[in-house]
Amino acid sequence: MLNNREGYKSGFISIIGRPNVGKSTFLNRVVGQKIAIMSDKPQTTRNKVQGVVTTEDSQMVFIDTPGIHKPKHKLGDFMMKVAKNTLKEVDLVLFMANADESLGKGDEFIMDMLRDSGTPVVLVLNKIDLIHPDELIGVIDTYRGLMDFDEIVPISALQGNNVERLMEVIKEYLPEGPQYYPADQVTDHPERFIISELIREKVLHLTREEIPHSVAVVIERIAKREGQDTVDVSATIIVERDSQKGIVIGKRGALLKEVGTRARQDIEMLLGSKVYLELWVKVQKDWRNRSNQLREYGFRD
Ligand code: GDP
Ligand code: MG
Ligand code: K
Repeated sequence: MLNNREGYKSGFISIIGRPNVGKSTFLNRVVGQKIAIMSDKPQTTRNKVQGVVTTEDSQMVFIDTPGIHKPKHKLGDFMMKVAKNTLKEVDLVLFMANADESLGKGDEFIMDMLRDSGTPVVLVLNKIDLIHPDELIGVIDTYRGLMDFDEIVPISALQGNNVERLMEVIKEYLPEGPQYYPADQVTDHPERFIISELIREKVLHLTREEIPHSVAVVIERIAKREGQDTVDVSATIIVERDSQKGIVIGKRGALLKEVGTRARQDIEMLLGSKVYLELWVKVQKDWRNRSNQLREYGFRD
């Protein structure tokens, strides 16, 4: 049974930082199980759920943020847009850096994006086992001068120092919310989250202010056709009122059709395959608070 207690906290956290700062090491430690996708191919990694940490009173869903590196190939601009959207949508960003190294160009680039996002940012200074505690003060001061971080937490992901403290800090920044995933689920379909975000973006864009941001998109199915370069995607757009359903569908289905066309183009770019996209609209009052329906809506597989 998925948890939906009062006071239960849950949310999405994006970990960003240059290659080799220890993002995977940290995730592997807290998720407590090796995550399937470990290799670092910055330009090809898609937005995905990297790991889920479930405790008695909270659930942290760690999301990968591609496109944070300077764009190189044709998907670059698109990935950048995805990265920016992701940074706005998540509840918290962990910006990870090496405590024993000075900043690189990549860090400035990342911080520019973070400033624009409006999302709380925790600076995680990793690898403190490699430096003397006295040095750490200087490193913290340097970063303080660069950006107004909401918290600065030094850790050693490798040895585990202060990692528990970091987890407490993360929890403080999560809103109250349901347990999205069953406790034993550590990873999700890699593309699921980003596809739902792409569809949601189109709905919000085409309906302007008429549809609140609470609109949700649940991916019911992603299936590759046997022997073909075609992927079938089926998704449900969940709104809270009948009037909103009418708006999303539009006159003779025109708006929903436009949402579908635009989203399909983006999903094809993301997956690099031909996509058949099927969209449904469902009214569910107060959907966020109904754990059994969350499950029905595909928050678990
Ligand atoms: P990612 O590219 O950000 O995912 O970084 P990885 O997790 O792959 O780590 C890169 C390297 O740094 C690996 O060799 C890790 O063992 C090492 N590393 C990660 N965290 C720490 C730490 O806290 N202390 C030390 N000394 N090494 C670490
Ligand atoms: Mg990694
Ligand atoms: K946010």
